[in-house]
Amino acid sequence: MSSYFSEIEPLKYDPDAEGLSFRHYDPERQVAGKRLEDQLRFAVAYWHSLVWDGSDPFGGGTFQRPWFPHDTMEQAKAKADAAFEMFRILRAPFFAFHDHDVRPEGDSLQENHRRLNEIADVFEVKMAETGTRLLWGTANLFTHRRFMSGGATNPDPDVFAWSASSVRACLEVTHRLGGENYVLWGGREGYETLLNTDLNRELEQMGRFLSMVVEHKHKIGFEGQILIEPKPQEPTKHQYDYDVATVYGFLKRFGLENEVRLNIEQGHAILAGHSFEHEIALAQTLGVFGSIDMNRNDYQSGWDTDQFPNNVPEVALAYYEILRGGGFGRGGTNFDSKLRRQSLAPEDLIAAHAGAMDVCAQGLEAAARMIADDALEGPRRDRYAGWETETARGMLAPDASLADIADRAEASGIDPQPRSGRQEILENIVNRYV
Ligand code: XUL
Ligand code: CO
Repeated sequence: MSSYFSEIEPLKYDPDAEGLSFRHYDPERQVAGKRLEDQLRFAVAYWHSLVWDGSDPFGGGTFQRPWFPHDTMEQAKAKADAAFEMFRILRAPFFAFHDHDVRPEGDSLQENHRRLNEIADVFEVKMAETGTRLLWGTANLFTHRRFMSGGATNPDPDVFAWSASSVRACLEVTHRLGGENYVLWGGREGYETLLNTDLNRELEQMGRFLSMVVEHKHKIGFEGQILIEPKPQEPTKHQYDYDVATVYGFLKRFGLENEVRLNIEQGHAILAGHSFEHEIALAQTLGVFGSIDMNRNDYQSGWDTDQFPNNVPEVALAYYEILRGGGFGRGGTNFDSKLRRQSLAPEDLIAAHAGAMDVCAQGLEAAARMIADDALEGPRRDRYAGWETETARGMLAPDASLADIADRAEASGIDPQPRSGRQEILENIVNRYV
């Protein structure tokens, strides 16, 4: 049994504690009709917390976890011990993983799946003991060199088939572990140069692949959501799942908009030139919101820095859109966040999550108060109040015509006067809550 975190006690909600504690996150507190734990649905991401070794393009790993290198099943099991110890300390209700995070790479598909299932056996026991649940599982179709030109969009049909086998195995393990969702992030589904790329063919391959994933989900009776995670670039120069709008168009094209939802990541939204709340609000509007990957990007760097969230006003606006749309359902808040490479100590891993959970709790509570007070919805309703009249609504009715409306406008003699959008006033209101 690993004792990597042995010095650290399970965290308690204690705003005045000397050491590690939750200062704001009280899992039991009722917010907007639910326990805070059930509103936020936190998940620890296996990959960043337990697999990443602190390397960057200029230097190797700085972290020396006792279960590194992760190339034997023994190490994989030691890692699972540390993982569940960490979940217990953090009181994390959920976790998330890729196949590649939890088992070493074998020398065949069969060996990979055998190892994955052996670790899933370990997880099954630990999940039953601790009550930790699986927010989502996913297949890593981007690290190994065979995926350098994509998984589903690869020019080599054998890689397409390899990807199908990996996704089937991961989807079935996710189902076995009672996962709430299954995620597909298009790791290398994109292109480096158009000079060697057949765009239409690759999109068709991706559409067929996703349709078959959905068919398989129904075939095995998996009731979780299938989620696509948009990202605009990195690793490939252009990723096909660029942002929420792009993915929605893709789902419509393949008739999957009622089958597949979205896992929206803060850092990816920023890379796409959007705010996190924009991406969430758009997904809610289009009926495809699923879950979130919570992190923060450096606004200057231009790549995906995956930092732990620490900005309450930003987080509050994201949760505002989530609560406004009715909350998470099967989704949750997955910390797709990693330490900086100088943060070596076990304590850093716990403190990073604890601080992030506090920030999210503050943000969600602020969002819930804004909703309860009608602080923004009241002004928003007023802004559109003109549309409540019968004449106004009639302009949008199926039997309205451009000519009728135009004739009426010309006959009325009305010269519409602009009204203030009151942006600064609304921003001042938000600042009272955060
Ligand atoms: C990559 C990313 C992934 C996905 C899962 O930027 O966010 O970790 O969340 O494959
Ligand atoms: Co992510």
